[in-house]
Amino acid sequence: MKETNHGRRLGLIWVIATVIVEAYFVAFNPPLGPRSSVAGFGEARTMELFFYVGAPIFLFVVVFMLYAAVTFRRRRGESLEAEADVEPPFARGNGRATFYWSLISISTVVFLAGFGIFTLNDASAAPEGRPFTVQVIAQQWHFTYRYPDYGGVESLDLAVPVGRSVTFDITSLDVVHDFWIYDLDVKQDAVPGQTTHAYALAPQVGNHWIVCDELCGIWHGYMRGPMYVLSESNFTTWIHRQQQISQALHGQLPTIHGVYYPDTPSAYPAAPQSSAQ
Ligand SMILES: [Cu+2]
Repeated sequence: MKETNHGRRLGLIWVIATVIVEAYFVAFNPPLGPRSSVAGFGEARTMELFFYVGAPIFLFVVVFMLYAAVTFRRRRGESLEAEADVEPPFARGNGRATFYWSLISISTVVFLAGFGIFTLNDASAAPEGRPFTVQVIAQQWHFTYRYPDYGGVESLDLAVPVGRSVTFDITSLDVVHDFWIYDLDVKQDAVPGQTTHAYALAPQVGNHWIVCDELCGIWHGYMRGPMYVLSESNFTTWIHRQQQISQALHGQLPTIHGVYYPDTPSAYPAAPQSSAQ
């Protein structure tokens, strides 16, 4: 009787399972990722790559396990003693198997780690282009935005002009929050007494959700708001409107600082002259 080549059979089942599963996900259920910003494209691509590289590995484990359970099960009428006599093949001592196993594992891990490092670098770097700064001030339980380029005008909604390289200077008035715009791949902690930075370039006009992603108290779940990506002219209209609205507030607002100490205003560091009104 010809001996069954389990390796070949297992390999074949694995390849077929991989093709079916990957084809299904490519066609009907591609992995999600933030695709509304330049940095987001990199992250979405990384998630896709990790998924398509990870799926065959996962399937190999599952197929191997099921194959072994089905093929090498104890058949009806087979005694335990008979089974005990069967010497299973050992992977140990099989130099070729060990070599290829190690080679494939190491190169997969090194490749994915390298790819991830470069993508992460891209995602956290300031995009090129005319810079535009927005200060994000988090507090329980909403975000406030200030525009240093427009006299420190304050708004409860975030609007930015389309296609501009936006730098977010982020701080908090009370506890640690997390400024998160999923669509744009922006995510950075808001820490009291510190300024942290995040960058985004929204290539298209549209609206996005901003949420706080750090459990920051009882209304944390409601700490969300809209972000508007506007055309340059709409943005100008919007910011002038904000300036009109907050006219009455002006004089009450502190000048722009990297950090604010709401309980002890006297503790403000000296304001840099250039950013004063
Ligand atoms: Cu929060």
